[in-house]
Amino acid sequence: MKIGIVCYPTFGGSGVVATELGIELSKRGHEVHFITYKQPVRLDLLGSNVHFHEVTVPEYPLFHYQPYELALSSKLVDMVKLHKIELLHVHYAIPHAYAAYMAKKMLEVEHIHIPIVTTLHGTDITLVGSHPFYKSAVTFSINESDAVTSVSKSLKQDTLRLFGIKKDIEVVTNFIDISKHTNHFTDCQRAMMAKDNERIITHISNFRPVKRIADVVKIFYAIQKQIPAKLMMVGEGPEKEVAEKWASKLGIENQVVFLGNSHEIDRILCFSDLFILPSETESFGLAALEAMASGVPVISSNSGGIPEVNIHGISGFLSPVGDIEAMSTNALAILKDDETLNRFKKQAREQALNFDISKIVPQYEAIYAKTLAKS
Ligand code: GMT
Repeated sequence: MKIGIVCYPTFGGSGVVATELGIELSKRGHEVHFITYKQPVRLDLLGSNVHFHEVTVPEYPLFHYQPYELALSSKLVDMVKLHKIELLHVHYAIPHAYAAYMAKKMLEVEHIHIPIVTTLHGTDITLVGSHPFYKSAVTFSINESDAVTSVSKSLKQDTLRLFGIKKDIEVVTNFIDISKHTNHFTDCQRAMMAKDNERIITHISNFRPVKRIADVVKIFYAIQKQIPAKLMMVGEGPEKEVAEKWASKLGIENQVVFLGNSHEIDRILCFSDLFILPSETESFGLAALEAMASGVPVISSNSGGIPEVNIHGISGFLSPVGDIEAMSTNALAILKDDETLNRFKKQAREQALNFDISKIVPQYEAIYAKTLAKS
C-alpha cells in the first residue's frame, strides 16, 4: 500500500507512535510518506520506502495566525497526486483530521478518492478537542473519517462521552518495538549518574500541567528520605521551572538532574530503577510503556488508560491522582531490596511484551485493507 502519515513531528507520544508505525510499515513492504512541518524526531532512517514531505507555511504579516491547515491540506492534495498515495493515516484530530477532510474534498473534484484513517491520541480529545472552540470541528472531522481508532479503551469511552460520534471507534493500543529496548549497554554508564548505592528514579514527559510535575519531585523527596537516590527529569515544557523551584525549596537540588529533551531515552532507561508518572490524565502513557519495555517498573496514577498499561502489583503500582503518600510508599516497597526490585523489573518487561509492535501493526494493516476495500 502507499500510505500518507500525518503527525506532530515532536517528542510527544503521538508523533513517536506515528513514526515507529511508519518505519515498521515500510519494513513490511509498504511505501510510506510522512507529511508534516519537520522531519519527525525518531525518523532517522530515510529508506527507499520512507519519504518525508515538508509542509511550509510562509510567514505573512497580514495573518495574525499563519494558516497551517491550509498549507497542510494543499500539500496533502499535491502529494497524493504525485505519489499516488492510496490512504491517509492522520494522528491527532486537531487539525490533521480536518485538513485531511479538506484534501479529500479537493481531490474528489478531480475524481480521486482518498480514504482517511484518524487515530485519536488523548490530548486532542480530553484536553483540547472538547473545548467549545474546537468541539464542532473535531466532531465533524471524526465523523467524516473513513475509519477511527483510539489508543486505549478509556480514550474510546471519553470520546463517545464528550462528542456526538456516529462512527465506530476501534481500539488499537500504542506499541513498542521491544527489540529497541533490549539493553545493548553492558554498563549503561550508570556510574556517570549515581553512586553504586543510589537508586535512579526517572520521569520523562513534556512537562505540561497535566503531568503533575510537582508531584514527581515530592514523591522523590519522600523516597530519598528513606534510601539514597537520584532523580532524572527528562524533557522540556512549561512546568520545568516549577520542578526546579520545588527541588530547591525541598533542598534536594543536588539530587535532581534535568536532562532536557533527549534522543537517548533507551540509554537513560537502561540505568533507571523506577519510573514515575503521576499524571492528572493519560490516554495511554507511552512513556510508561517505554520504561517497562526497558525493565523499569512504574509508579503511576490510575487515571485514563494507564491501568490498561501498568498493572497494579505486577509492573508497578497505581494510586489515585495526587496521592503522593501512597505513591512514595509503593515506590519504597519496590526499591527496598534488590530481590524485590529485580522481580518488578522482570514483571514490567513481561507486561510490556504484550504491546510489542509485531502484535499491533498488523491491526493497522487490517484497518487499512478494510477501509480501502470499502471505498
Ligand atoms: O501527553 C502529552 O502531552 C502528549 C500527547 C501527544 O499527543 O503526544 O500524548 C498523548 O498521546 C500519547 C500517544 O498516544 C499517549 O501515550 C499519552 O497518554 C497522551 N497524553 C494524554 O492523554 C495526556
